[in-house]
Amino acid sequence: MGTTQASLLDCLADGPPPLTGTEHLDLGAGAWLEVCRGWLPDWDLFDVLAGGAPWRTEQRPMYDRVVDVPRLLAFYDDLDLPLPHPALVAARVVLDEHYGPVMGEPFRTLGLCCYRDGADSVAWHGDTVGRGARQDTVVAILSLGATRRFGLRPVGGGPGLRLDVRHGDLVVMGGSCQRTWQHCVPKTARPVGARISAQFRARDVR
Ligand SMILES: O=C(O)CCC(=O)C(=O)O
Repeated sequence: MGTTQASLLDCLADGPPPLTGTEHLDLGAGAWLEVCRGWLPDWDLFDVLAGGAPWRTEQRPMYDRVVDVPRLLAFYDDLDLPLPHPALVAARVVLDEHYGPVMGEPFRTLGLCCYRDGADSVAWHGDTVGRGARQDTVVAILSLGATRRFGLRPVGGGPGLRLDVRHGDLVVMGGSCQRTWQHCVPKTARPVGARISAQFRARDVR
């Protein structure tokens, strides 16, 4: 057996289980949501990412000023290149197996966000940079660390959803969700520790 195959099998031995027991919710208009609670509760993965991912800050214009985006970001634009932790390789294999047939393509990129405390957040948005603006896609988000609220609301208005996402939970948005729904992680006044999210996306979806 070659080294690559052996190391992939090693990863899978300790990796996440197959995605059984996932809750599926039809959001209407071709959008859907799946949640797999406690899928990959790996504190070593959290620690390695917290201490070693190539975190950067981003700025954006706000009125007449430029402000820091309130979270840290890192991005891997090719999942075939070395990832910072073997659990991510194993997660990608399981996600591809489960969602590849629905997507018609594999996951290709990994985005990481670090919400250092309750003051960090991401505002309502859809992942509509690139093909997500025009085509159905699947975005799979693994949560690590502190529990945070994950909000979803339909673009045209109407009742939304709020989930508390905990360490190890997987939230998957699919179909038209990036165009017809928006999601966010709001700030919280509760004293919370850091949360890291790992987002798996298809090529040219941001
Ligand atoms: O951290 C999350 O769960 C959401 C991240 C997100 O929506 C994004 O980076 O576009």
